[in-house]
Amino acid sequence: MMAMSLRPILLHPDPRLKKVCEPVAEITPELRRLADDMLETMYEAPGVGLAAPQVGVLQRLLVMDCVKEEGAAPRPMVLFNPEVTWVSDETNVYEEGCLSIPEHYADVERPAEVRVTWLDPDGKLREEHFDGLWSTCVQHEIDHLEGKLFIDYLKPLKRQMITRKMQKMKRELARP
Ligand code: K2U
Ligand code: ZN
Repeated sequence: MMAMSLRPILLHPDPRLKKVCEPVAEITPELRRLADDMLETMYEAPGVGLAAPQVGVLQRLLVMDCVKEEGAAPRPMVLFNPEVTWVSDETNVYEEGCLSIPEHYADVERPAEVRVTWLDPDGKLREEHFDGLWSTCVQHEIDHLEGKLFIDYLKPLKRQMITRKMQKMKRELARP
């Protein structure tokens, strides 16, 4: 099989990161290749999740692998058209980051556990109950499909400070 390719990750602010993504109409070989490229890009970052809009594809697709234990078998997951069907009353707070907002972290409170349905790469309907980092990650990634970033949960002043710093960083990256 041809080598996979790393995809460039869009940096906030970028209008494509604020769009609501389209449902995947058909799981094509191209979309399966994109999912593989997204997994390779995620591992390389490194990260534990990545959503298609972060690589400029405004479709409802995310990948994740939240296995953190050294030496444990990785568990790459590919979710097409994911939907949250239940959330716990309990919440927990996690210091989140984002590959599209590098070097910025902030506490975000989310439901501690969620139940999610999705289509897998074979087009099979799946359902799973997530807790811990998996729960935080899948919610963070599904937010990306809604054009929502973790900084949208912060107070306006803090969000504006992060956006201004990212604009400065992008200007410096763009300079010849
Ligand atoms: O969507 C992304 O930008 C990938 C994030 C997903 C994520 C953020 C916060 C909490 C869980 C998942 C990257 O994985 S950020 C890097 C990272 C690495 C280990 C643990 C948490 C975050
Ligand atoms: Zn993110």
